[in-house]
Amino acid sequence: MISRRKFFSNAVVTAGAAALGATTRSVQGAEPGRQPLENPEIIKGNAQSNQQDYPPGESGKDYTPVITPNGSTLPYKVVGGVKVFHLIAEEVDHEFAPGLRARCWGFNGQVHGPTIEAVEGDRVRIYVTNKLPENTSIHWHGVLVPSGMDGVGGLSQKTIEPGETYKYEFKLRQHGTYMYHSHSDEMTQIALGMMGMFIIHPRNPTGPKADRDFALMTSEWRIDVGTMRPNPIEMTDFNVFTFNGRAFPGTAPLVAKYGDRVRIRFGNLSPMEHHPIHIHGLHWKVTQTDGGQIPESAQWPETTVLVAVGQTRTVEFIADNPGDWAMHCHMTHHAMNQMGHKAPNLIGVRPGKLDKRVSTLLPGYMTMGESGMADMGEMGMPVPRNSIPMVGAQGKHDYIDMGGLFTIVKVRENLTSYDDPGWYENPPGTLASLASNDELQRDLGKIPEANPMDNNMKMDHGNMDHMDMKHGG
Ligand SMILES: [Cu+2]
Repeated sequence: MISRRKFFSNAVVTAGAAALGATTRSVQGAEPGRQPLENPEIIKGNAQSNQQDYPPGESGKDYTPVITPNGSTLPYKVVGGVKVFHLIAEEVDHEFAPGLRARCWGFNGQVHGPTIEAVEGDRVRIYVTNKLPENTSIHWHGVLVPSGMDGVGGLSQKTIEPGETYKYEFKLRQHGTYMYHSHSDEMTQIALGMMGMFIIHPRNPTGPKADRDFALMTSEWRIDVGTMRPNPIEMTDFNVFTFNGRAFPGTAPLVAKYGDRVRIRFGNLSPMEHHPIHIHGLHWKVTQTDGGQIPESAQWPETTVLVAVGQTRTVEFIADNPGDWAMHCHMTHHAMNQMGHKAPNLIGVRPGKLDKRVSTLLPGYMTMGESGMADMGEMGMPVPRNSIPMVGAQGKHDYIDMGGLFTIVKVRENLTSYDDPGWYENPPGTLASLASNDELQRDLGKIPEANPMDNNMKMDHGNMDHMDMKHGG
């Protein structure tokens, strides 16, 4: 007699065996997500079996490693065919840019956490040690895992108490650009920086190989001037915007050789805001989302890719235009630093004798912003302790009036290394320059009337005693 229960358990074994075959096919060939959902038994089998269809993927042989500018890749060791990683959730004293630090929460001494990198078909075991003062758990965002490995505190698992170490283990049955982040007290833990990228390389790549493969994670923070902790309660008014935890001028450039195929994997785990990331001088194609690879026929060209909260977008381009190219979020308030927020709008205001009068009450007072906001960073205004000026840094030609989600893609011919090559040398005739009177006369037939609006007003500041600050600070 075969009981009903026995009958079903036998059926499960048969389905499981068939499913293992299906896993192998999916890993070797077609895109995940383009086929009907696999039998759930695959996932169960995945959780219970130590069987390894492939040897652990090796850097240099099975993939070209991803570069995480201003960050790092999480090391692993192989134990019995399984890649073993260890994440330590802890408080981190983090520098956003020179002059601005805060006590954040991150992993392994970093904000954000190190990039996890593996290969489709790898079995990974990830230990998570909680050194925070509250419970946590880690979600593998976009990675197809058994339900109990999904990391949602309370729903998928018991949360990890301070001092405990939990073990996550699953087989990677997809490839693409994914993320990981805290999924307990999300509002606090994500606002304080608990996240990182999770890159899974294809086992059998079909497309062209990238020469440069970068991972950039965006986030945003509220750090009130002079304070040492990001405020996780903030809902709308963020004032520090970061690529890999750094605000320009703290962001490292992305360097490529002329002709390189460059891949950039953007991930956005900002608490609230989407970031349209724009590149100058180059066109890219969007090749992956957080759901995996986009078929080539469906990839479209762009110069601005919207990376919404919770999304990843991977872009690829050929670095076929030498130069220093700005790459930044196109929301202007996301490409600046702290000081501009809540300042009164003074554009067009003539302060007249106001500065002198107020300075008798407030020594050093100066009205700012009446001819635009660029002055604030450019004049090297003294700023309160632990804060960074509203805008950027000294560039090659002048002051760069940008901060926050801003970085530079440097494309060069004849590079011998991928170290920062310095500023771009513009070939003769390729640099915008002051027009000569001869040129104006020749081409426009006149020399344009050029009295800038409110020019005199700007000069008022020049008489103030405290205007001995240096350009660029
Ligand atoms: Cu933005």
